[in-house]
Amino acid sequence: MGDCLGGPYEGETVSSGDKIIIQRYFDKMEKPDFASPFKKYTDDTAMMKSVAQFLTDKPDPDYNYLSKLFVDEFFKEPRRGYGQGIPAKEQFNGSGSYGNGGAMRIAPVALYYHNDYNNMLNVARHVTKVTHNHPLGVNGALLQCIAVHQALLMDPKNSINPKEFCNELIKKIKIIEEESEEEDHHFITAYQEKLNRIPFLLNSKYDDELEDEILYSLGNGIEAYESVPTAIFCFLKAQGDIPRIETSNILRRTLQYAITLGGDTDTIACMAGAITGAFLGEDQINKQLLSHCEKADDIVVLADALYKKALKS
Ligand code: R7I
Ligand code: MG
Ligand code: MG
Ligand code: MG
Repeated sequence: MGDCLGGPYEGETVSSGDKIIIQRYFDKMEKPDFASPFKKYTDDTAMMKSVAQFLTDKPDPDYNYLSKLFVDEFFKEPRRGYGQGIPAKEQFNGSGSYGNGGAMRIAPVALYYHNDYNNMLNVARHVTKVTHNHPLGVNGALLQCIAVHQALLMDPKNSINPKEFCNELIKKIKIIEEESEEEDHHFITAYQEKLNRIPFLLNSKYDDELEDEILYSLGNGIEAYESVPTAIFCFLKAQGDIPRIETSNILRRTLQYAITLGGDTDTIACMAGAITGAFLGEDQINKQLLSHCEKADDIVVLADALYKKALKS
């Protein structure tokens, strides 16, 4: 949903006038009989579908099979807004990509391996490295995976303590960042530092300056470290009311808020929505909004198949 609904705004700077337009855009789509062309999904969903398929089809993870699914999907529909797309290790003079392309598609791994944390991390790492080999690209995907996992295991009847949620994430990502030290010592605190800023931002009084502060200290870019912590922030922020976002539905609020931050809107909304969805569960999804997203029905079928396979194993 985040990908489809955020896609039209990707790469934009969002003004206060645009925010009103985005509020109306969501209001209209929630109306029962509102007809409009599907909001098309982009590479985020195309690749996430492949990850879900990879987990569903084979008894054990088969990364060659995953690569094949990515490649087939790409050649079927190359114009879904993909990044550069050359072999992972050769990108950027051999350092590998730190784009958010690993993080944007990782959610199914967290759902599938929710009972097996270490295996989840291991599979998430391999799934990411098929295309994103830079420690910041890998750790960003692992952070997104951990955030979805942590949200999934919480009871939505209890409200979230944002500080605790962040501290828990920091504890986990610290271990991962320290392990990547041998590979490159510059990157050992990148995500911890960003996460440390979140409780402070959540406690600040809301005004237009805060938004600049969010963009300055968390970012809204295509790089994993400029977008994964931002998605986590959106998830936490949307648990309570947000000025000028009028809705009682927390998932809608999350997506709408992520989109109004501008920049990599499809991807930040996609990742924030994945965390919120894992926390709240299926019945909190607004069916009206969902019905405007391209191939939503197919994706429900895919999700159900993944769920069945997870129960079996
Ligand atoms: O990460 P990736 O798949 O892109 C995902 C984004 C999402 O917003 C999607 O919605 C889609 O629009 O694209 O694609 P990559 O090409 O691996 O990385 C994205 C961009 O990050 C690159 O084009 C670079 O601008 C930047 N980047 C780097 N720049 C310099 N050095 C990533 N890694 C590096 C690097 O090592
Ligand atoms: Mg995209
Ligand atoms: Mg793009
Ligand atoms: Mg994007």
